[in-house]
Amino acid sequence: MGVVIIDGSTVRSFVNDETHFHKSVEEAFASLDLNNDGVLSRSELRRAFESLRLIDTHFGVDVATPEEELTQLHDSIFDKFDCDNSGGVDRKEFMNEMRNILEAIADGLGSSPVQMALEDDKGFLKLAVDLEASKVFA
Ligand SMILES: [Ca+2]
Ligand SMILES: [Ca+2]
Repeated sequence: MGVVIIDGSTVRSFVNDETHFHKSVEEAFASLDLNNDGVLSRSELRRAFESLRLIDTHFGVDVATPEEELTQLHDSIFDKFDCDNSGGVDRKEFMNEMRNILEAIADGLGSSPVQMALEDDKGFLKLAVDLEASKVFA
């Protein structure tokens, strides 16, 4: 766990650093693709978000939220990644959406630095989604 200060240019330089960015996305994808079939299924993506406790901490969902609403929320996240509606998120889709999210975040942050706490093992995805949340609720 470490704390970093980032702003829009930090995020942009990360996305524009092709080698580093591709490597980070590949690593994140590989760790999420539990059955190693090359695509992220609905449940694999959902498990990823749940394991990171992103829903409850960042989307304002409390423990009493009905299962139906949680499923809808997870479905909308999944649909955003699954561009061709194939029912699975492949590496290319995952990389494209992560890039979209990060670029939107970079625009949203502009030059206002924010402080981020990062968990070492899941740093990349957490960074991306934390940043998105910070933009949505800014
Ligand atoms: Ca899979
Ligand atoms: Ca797809």
